[in-house]
Amino acid sequence: MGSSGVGKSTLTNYLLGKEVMETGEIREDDSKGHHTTTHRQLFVLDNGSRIIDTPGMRELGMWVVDAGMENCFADVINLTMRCKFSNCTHTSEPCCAIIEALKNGTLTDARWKNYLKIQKESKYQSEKENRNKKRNGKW
Ligand SMILES: Nc1nc2c(ncn2[C@@H]2O[C@H](COP(=O)(O)OP(=O)(O)OP(=O)(O)O)[C@@H](O)[C@H]2O)c(=O)[nH]1
Ligand SMILES: [Mg+2]
Ligand SMILES: [Zn+2]
Repeated sequence: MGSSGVGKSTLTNYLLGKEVMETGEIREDDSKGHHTTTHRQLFVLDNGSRIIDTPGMRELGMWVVDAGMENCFADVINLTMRCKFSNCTHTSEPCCAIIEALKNGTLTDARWKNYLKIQKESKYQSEKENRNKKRNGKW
């Protein structure tokens, strides 16, 4: 696994001793790949090792982060679901479960700030992925 253009398919071909996977040029401006590989493929080497070549993992990366958010911040996510308004911004609304939890100490300020920071990064990444997909004509 690795970002597009790092050479996963090149390495796969090398280990197999033949050109099985197509490899692609990288962009001049930022050295990133073009998502040459679009499917996963399993190979068995002569020595019995198994190797799976995968597409560049931008999308998988964010999937992992989103799943991780649900695991690591289950308490925070549960609180946000108890707010009166489903689009609560947790800043000034009445009956906001987050504001209440911050007040009574159930949720620490540090944990809340940490959640907001990672959520912001997650949003930024998925918006970037969506823009890339549109630009690459994958939508
Ligand atoms: N100089 C050099 N070029 C490499 C090396 N590994 C890969 N390349 C080149 O980098 C480019 C991208 O390699 P790929 O193997 O297609 O990259 P990938 O990780 O499979 O990319 P995706 O399939 O898009 O996820 C190709 O032009 C390769 O020839 C290396 O070790 N040295
Ligand atoms: Mg590849
Ligand atoms: Zn709220």
